[in-house]
Amino acid sequence: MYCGLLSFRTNIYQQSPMPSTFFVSDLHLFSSRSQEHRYQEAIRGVAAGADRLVLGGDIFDFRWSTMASPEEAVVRAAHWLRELAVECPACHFHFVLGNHDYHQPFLDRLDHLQERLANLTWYPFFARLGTAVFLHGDVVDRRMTARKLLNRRAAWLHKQRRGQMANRLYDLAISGNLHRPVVHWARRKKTVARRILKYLEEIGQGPASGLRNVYFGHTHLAMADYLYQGIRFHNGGAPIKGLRFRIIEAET
Ligand SMILES: [Mn+2]
Repeated sequence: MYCGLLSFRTNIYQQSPMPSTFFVSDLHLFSSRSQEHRYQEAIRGVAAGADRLVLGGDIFDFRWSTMASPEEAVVRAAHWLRELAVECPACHFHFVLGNHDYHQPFLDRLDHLQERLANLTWYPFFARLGTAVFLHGDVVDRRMTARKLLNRRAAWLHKQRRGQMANRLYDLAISGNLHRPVVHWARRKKTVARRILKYLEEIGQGPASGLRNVYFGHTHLAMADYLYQGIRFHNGGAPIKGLRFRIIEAET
């Protein structure tokens, strides 16, 4: 498709000692709220020119899927990933799961895909690349330990998707901007950073491990270079009406 056409791999990239790494999350494909189609070309263009693209979770949304059946959503998700990986063979895709794509039938597919695609690796909770950690970010929902996160995620594995009425109500909330944050954002940023860092320290990925940057999604609230305890936190937002969204170039 457009990968080859939009490729911006240049000599600068090839001579650079550091691999170019990009991060994107929270596309929420299959949900009626997703405006992923507006960024499809941009995402593929980036993948075509990058050494690595980290997909940071909630790329697919099995919980709010509008597909005819749950099976169809899983088939389409696998197709979306396979197409991207096949069309951009020079890019390695690191797929970190979010709560909305933590869905057992999809996890089974992911194993299958990873076996067949040399440039795809998936992770249930986080990916560590050099001095950067990439994680979905659902660890910020409350004070969370690794065990609590595992338990919360387990509840998502076999969740049924939401019905049409729930979907319509959610859409109404979005058109009225009710989904936008009401809390004081400066305070929220600090809480988010503190919770993520606490979790990362618990799993041995904190500052002592050489951590410098954290890339995450989930909150749908874009933030760049937010400094907390010497670590920089970045969030690309989400392609949903009324929210900011961007593909982030990551430092590893
Ligand atoms: Mn999420």
